[in-house]
Amino acid sequence: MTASKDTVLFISCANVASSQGGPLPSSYTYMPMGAMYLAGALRERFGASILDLNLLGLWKLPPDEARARAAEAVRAEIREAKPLLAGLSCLFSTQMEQVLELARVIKDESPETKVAVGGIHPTIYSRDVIENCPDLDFVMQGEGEESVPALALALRGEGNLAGIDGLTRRGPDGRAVESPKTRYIEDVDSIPRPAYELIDFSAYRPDTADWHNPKGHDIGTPAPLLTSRSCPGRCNFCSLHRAMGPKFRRHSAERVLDEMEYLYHEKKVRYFEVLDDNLTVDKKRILDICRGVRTRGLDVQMRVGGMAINALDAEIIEALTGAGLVWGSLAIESGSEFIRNQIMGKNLSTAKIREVVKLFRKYPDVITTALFIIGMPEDTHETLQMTYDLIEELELDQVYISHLLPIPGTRVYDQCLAEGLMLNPAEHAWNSGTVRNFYRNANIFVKPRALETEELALWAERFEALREAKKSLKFRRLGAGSIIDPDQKNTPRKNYA
Ligand code: B12
Ligand code: SF4
Repeated sequence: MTASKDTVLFISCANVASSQGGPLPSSYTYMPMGAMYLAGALRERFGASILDLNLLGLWKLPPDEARARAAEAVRAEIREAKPLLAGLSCLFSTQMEQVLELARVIKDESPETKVAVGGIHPTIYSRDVIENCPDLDFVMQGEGEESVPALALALRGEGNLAGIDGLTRRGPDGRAVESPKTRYIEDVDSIPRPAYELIDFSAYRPDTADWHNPKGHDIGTPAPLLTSRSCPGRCNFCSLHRAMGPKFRRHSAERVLDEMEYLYHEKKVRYFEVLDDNLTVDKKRILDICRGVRTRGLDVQMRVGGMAINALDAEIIEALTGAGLVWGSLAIESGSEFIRNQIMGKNLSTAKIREVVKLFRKYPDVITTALFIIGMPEDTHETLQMTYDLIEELELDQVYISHLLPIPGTRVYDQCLAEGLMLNPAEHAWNSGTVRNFYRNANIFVKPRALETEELALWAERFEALREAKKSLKFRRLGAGSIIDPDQKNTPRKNYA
């Protein structure tokens, strides 16, 4: 049987144990937005389907079994579809090992199928991937809504590989032939709506019994929502602009509201997970979105991960809560202005943090959480004490405290390697499972210049005790269900157009 000239299969890789560490914990399964956008961009000209390995519950299995299950699912799908192109989505660096294994499985099952990989990690290591992984034919750098259709057309004989922006392939000598990524879609409203129609919403329905649910809705299946791309910031520990481009690009309020309305009426969505890195950068736009949610009668609740504290004021917070914000995360990162601003590059004053946290306290229906990083190379006893004191002072519902894990493609990653601060540099090779378990907060990856790792470990214990002690009553009542859902009974689905 030959590969079908008209089908593209997207495979969303899952979080499983990497060779360097234990299994990642699973939050409930998010829908695979990357694959959904790409399938949406292809839907006019190709049959697209999505296999989301996250629905297999692999994180619960021993590593070997998880690998075997993933391979089996992919093999079965490839055998049936024999797609022209199989596109592997690598959202986290941890998934790179799985990408390599699955590419091998695909080629073994259907040598004619071309295999591409996309996502932030392969984008950063595009040349290494192509020169070292014979089962992968292409790396597509950055966002793929223009380049994936161009690649599929070229493979069908209707275009040329040479002109595709951001495509890395293998030359006859085995070396990478690369077109650098130069174009990011300026008018993001021109990007077709994600292929929600390929998703079985019931497969993503978590147990929401103990979710924060002030409106008392039947939460059903939460839907992800992406209203903008990239972020104007350049924090030294963040890599996202390497995949989503240097410029903050936003959907119009109209487009966002249309998508919400579609999901509200067609898919009965009542809870949105806003995935933006920085939802609130543009004040007029966010106020328009919030107003539109009310005027269009969308009675929803929202959890928002990325909000620029500097952009938040009383008016925006009131609008957001009026539009259904029930959970917001603030990226504070450090109690020391020196670390936060001069080192991390956040340009955020402690006074502004205090002001914004105080504003959120006026809305008892909102769970307000904050993110902190400890163990920056420049952290000292004094700066860590400042972080500790700020957490102690702020009336937040919950704080998340992570050890610094330098992510490839960031300034702090290069710095840690150059200064020899990585505790286990081998773990940070391009083909290893670099990003590990943040949530469990169990690993120290970097030795701060002025501290011994044992000293940092003692700080971690103090922070863990503080984190526990500072959970608000409101948060305590929720249990763990809003974060981890160990008994989730999802089954793999294939979603054909
Ligand atoms: C939502 C999100 C989450 C969600 C989970 C999402 C999910 N589906 O599972 C939650 C909140 C759980 C989460 C957790 C974490 N996250 Co997160 N998260 C994101 C975020 C904000 C959005 C991802 C997204 O959906 N983007 C929208 C889609 C449309 O973009 P995309 O997936 O990149 O797809 C596009 C391209 O990459 C490309 N593409 C993708 N796949 C393919 C495939 C092919 C074949 C092709 C050609 C192209 C292609 O085209 C797509 C369309 O344009 C990103 C930042 C970002 N902006 O990407 C961080 C990000 C992915 N997270 C990151 C990190 C570090 C984490 C944590 C480790 C953080 C922590 N402290 O706990 C945890 C790990 C969780 C775990 N269990 O492993 C890093 C990953 C870095 C890395 N190298 O691994 C990112 C990039 C943020 C950053 N600051 O650098 N995260
Ligand atoms: S503000 Fe957030 S998304 Fe923007 S660069 Fe900093 S960490 Fe990344």
